[in-house]
Amino acid sequence: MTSTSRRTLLRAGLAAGGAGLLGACDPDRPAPTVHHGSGASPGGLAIPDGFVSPTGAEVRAAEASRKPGRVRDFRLTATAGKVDLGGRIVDTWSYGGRIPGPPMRVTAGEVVRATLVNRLPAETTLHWHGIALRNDADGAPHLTQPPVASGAEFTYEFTAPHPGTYWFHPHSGAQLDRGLYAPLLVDDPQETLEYDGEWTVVLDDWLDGVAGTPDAALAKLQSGPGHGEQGGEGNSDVLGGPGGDVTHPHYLLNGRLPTSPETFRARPGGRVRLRLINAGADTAFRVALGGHRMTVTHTDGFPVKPVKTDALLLGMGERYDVLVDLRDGVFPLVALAEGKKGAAFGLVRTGGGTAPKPKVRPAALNGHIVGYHELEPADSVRLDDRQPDQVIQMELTGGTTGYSWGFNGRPLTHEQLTEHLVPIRAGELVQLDLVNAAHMWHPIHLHGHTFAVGSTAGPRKDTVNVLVEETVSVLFKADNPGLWVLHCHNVYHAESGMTAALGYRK
Ligand SMILES: [Cu+2]
Repeated sequence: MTSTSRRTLLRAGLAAGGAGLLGACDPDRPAPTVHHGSGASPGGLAIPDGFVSPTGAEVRAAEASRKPGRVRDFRLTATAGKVDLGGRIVDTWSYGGRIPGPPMRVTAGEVVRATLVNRLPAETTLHWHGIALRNDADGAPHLTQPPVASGAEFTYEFTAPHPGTYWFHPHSGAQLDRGLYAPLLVDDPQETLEYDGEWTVVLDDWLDGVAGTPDAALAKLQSGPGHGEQGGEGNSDVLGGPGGDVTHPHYLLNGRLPTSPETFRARPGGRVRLRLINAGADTAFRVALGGHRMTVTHTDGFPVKPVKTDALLLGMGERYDVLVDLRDGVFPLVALAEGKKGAAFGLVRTGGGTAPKPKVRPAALNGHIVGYHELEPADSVRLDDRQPDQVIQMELTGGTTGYSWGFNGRPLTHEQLTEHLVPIRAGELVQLDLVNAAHMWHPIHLHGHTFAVGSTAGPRKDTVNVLVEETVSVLFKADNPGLWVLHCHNVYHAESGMTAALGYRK
């Protein structure tokens, strides 16, 4: 059997009927289990009448319009085991025993064909954060696919249409707060930026195997009195309130502790591109490179008109690309955990000298932090200026009685999303008004689309920080049919109800 026909079976989620056929190519593994729903497709998911199905003709047509190019094959094994964080070995879950997992790199227009092998003691999925992909490859359990059972595998196949810095992670439970994350870099065949080298910098907050597990942390929050009396460490002026809800004993840069930092090397005078990714679960990072200013070139993968800044704020899920002209010496790359205690740390070395200590806090951290309002999209990715066809208000609510969060006062699990789809229509310009009624900031992420922040002239992003008592409007063109999750990228908020889904009407 070809992999294509096996994939079709996996997509269809034929639990019983597929088992024999799957067995023929993979004798050790059971078929994926269908956990939910009795509807026709996909895999028994119950898609309400009147909405586009994740495997529907509209989704296939949108994918065909991306003109799928060369297929690039990847295989990723999610596994439980020991990982070295740089002098400290932890029991955790990772992709292939590495943190971050093995990066994937393709060119825009190519097709990612990635087989996820689930050797975890739990069901899982893969979500491709920021990619405008075909809906049935989006990895939202119970919405776009059944979860991938322990011992099973699932092949994701999608065209990556836009160049940029993306990443992937599970969309199941609090798994993101383990070691399950890695970069997905999409090269631009017409890259116009010029630089001598590039470094990918992945930031993370860490507790797994050091202070219990993310599941235990989530259970503790949910059995507690509510937000504000949890594990939060302090307030952030930048965020307008508490930094987070959970105490993470460590912060990692490219999977390493500050005491054993990643060291990036280059020649003095060279220009490097940094691709910064916040893979944390509950931590915003304030990032600066000692002795340098940075020139912002991309927000969440999409180009902006270059702007200089001293520091950047990255909420969970956000990415920035910056250019830096390197001086001679050895410099600290510090990612301060906003409103918390500690920082992720790395070194940039272009010459001799003693390396700065992990506790160093470069002055640039207290310099200018570029705001969304200062960023303009490159002309090539600017939305057409017109009135929205539909304005949808999404109030960010919760955190007052018990540890429960939601949109418009309604906490939802992934299993409940299909019952509460927010309808939109293909071709519309949709405005989402994200109204933060909570005493806590939230990084809100929309799947499958890259919106403009503030107005059609705003920078293109897929994740936006909505600070305390702030309202942020985002606008996007509804050009990718299917069912798409909208959620807080604080994994503890998302798993405590702050999850919703938009559905394209037929
Ligand atoms: Cu949140």
